[in-house]
Amino acid sequence: ISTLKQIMEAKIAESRQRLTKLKKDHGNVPIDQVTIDQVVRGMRGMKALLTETSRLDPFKGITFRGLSIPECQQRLHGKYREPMPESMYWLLLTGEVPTFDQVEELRGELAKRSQIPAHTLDLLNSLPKHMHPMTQLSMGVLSLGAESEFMKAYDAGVKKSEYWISTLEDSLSLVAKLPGMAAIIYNNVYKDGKTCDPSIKYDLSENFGRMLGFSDNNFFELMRLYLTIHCDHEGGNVSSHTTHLVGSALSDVYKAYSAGLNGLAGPLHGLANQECLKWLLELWKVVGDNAEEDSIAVYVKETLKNGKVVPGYGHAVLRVTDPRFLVQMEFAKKSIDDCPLCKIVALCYKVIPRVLKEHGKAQNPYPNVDAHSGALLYYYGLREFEFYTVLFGVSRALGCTASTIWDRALMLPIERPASMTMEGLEEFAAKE
Ligand code: FCX
Repeated sequence: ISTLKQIMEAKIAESRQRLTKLKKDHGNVPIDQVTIDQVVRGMRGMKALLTETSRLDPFKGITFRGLSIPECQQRLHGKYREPMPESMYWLLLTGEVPTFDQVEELRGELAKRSQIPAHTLDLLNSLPKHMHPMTQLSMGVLSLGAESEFMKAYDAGVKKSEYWISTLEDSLSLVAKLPGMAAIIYNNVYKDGKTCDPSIKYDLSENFGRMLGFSDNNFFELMRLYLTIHCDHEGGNVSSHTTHLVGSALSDVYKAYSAGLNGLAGPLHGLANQECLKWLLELWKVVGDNAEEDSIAVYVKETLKNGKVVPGYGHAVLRVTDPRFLVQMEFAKKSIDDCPLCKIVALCYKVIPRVLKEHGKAQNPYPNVDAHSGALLYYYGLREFEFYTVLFGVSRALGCTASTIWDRALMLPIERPASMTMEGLEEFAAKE
């Protein structure tokens, strides 16, 4: 990884200068005004974090280091149809689109680091099948911390300005081991417990697909797309923010990301993809293969009447259809001939925004990433929907670890915002 490190070193030096200048010359420039509403509504829209890897615009969606999803599709695919997670990781780490050789270097490095330590294997193999796969993944990630290079460097008294180097080491090892760990969990819980080894011949996505027991090239392409589009969504979402917060206490990246995974496991965040497929399958049972818009509308209204959210719809930041939803819909159109569930997803897209608008509560009535991913996985035969958030977790590690490395590179301090009591807020209200 010498080239990667060299490029990062130069970028980090430049970014440190920019940040020093910002702090020194413009540190007291206001960028936001905090309202009582924001404090009691989950800090919605409050600008309070520095995250370099991606940016989320409510109306345009996500850009990764300035590149939109269609641009990533054009520039990060290597010899494949869909963008490679390895190329995406390089982009997130350096801010540059990698060359073919650079992607190969990173691919080889990840393959070299993919072996899972014996104690983590023993741990995963000892867990009960009824334990949710996300709990298993989070425990597995935490256990990898026994080998943390960052903790060794910290204990040896390495300078703060060099923390990012051992954090990069840990991050590469974590990203390399995650697909194998996820596959072990999958095979233990749903299959015969046997997982093949990854091969240096394949890229991360094909190795992952093969370890899960698949051999279809289109499924590997879906993995490439899935693992790149779920990798990052600016810094304020629960998994990224949690990883950042825990990492800011200088916990190693394994502890920080294990915590992030626990947030991803919540039904309002990453678990929504599992919830969404469950909901879609129930809908399919009721409306059948030749569903009509009206029968879908009736079903959606019933969900809302029961006080439930429609999974896969709405977003805390986005105010348009999630481009990650659109790109999956496009994948279904170009790669899949006949998928009844994808047709229902497309029909839902026509009906649900209208129903949610009439319902009048959701700020954003349009679909998010989770509204489509389950249908594609289901089509290819990955039907154990409790496992879906694990795929999300394998992907989100790219963004969360890249951001943690940059937090250390920019020597950001421990995060410590202030909280208010209701009395304190009332005092502010009384001054109005
Ligand atoms: N169905 C029904 N009601 C919805 C809704 C939906 N899909 N989305 C929002 N609402 C409701 C909220 O529950 C809230 O009701 P309340 O006032 O009674 O509490 C009201 O509309 C206002 O919420 P809003 O400001 O639009 O949304 P939030 O920022 O609070 O929450 C999420 C955003 C994503 C949590 C919300 O839209 C939701 O629950 N969606 C369904 C679950 C989902 O798809 N999550 C995945 C999100 C994502 F992509 C990810 O982060 O992984």
